Amino acid sequence: MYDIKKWQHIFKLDPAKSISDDDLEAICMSNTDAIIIGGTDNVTEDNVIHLMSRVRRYPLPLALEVSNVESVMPGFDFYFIPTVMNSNDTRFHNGILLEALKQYGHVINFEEVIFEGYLVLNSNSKVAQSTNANTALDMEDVEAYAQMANELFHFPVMYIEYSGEYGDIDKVKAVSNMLTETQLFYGGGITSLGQAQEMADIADTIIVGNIIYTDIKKALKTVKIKESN
Ligand code: 1GP
Repeated sequence: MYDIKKWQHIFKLDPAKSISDDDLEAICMSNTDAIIIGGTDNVTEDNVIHLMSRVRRYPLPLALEVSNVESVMPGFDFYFIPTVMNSNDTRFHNGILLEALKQYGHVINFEEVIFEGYLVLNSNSKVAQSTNANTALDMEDVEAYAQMANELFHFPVMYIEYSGEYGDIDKVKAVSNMLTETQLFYGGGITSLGQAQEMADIADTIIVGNIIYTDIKKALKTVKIKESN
């Protein structure tokens, strides 16, 4: 079985976006540790199954980050289930989970399920808007959320999500300093090896998304953090 604690770099593919076979091959053969399929808008059973079957040609771990109950399906190595810690809407804490467990609780293999405590920090991102996240958080707030994730909820993963924007390094450091058990994922706005390295020096695992679709060469360069660590 794969050990997610060892993952330093993940590419996140959005099932609602198109990617050529060549680019997909380059991503999957890049020496990244894993692929996550996930997105915010227009994630459907059809586009998830299509992308899953294309990525499955390559020998690397594949996870689905669940954004709605309708597009969940068997066939992934892991299921990352977000709970948005700073959402003002209880649906994004546990409401969707309640519905999912009522429907599928009896068939879920919980060994494949990784619960992620999300902290959404870019107010302009789709994920912040659709989850009604309170992104106006100061240093004390993010530290307290990190403590909550690590000491109280005992989340396996805390995910600092700046989707579309490069994050505030001091806040990422502050969270990292509080986490002793919980693995820190950082994602958002990484477009160069330098940024990838800066965040990889602080977070356990970095997630690279959008640049795959806008500049594949730059995206591929971010994997080089693995050579220097
Ligand atoms: C998005 O955290 C990931 O969920 C990656 O962010 O798309 O900005 O790289 P970007």
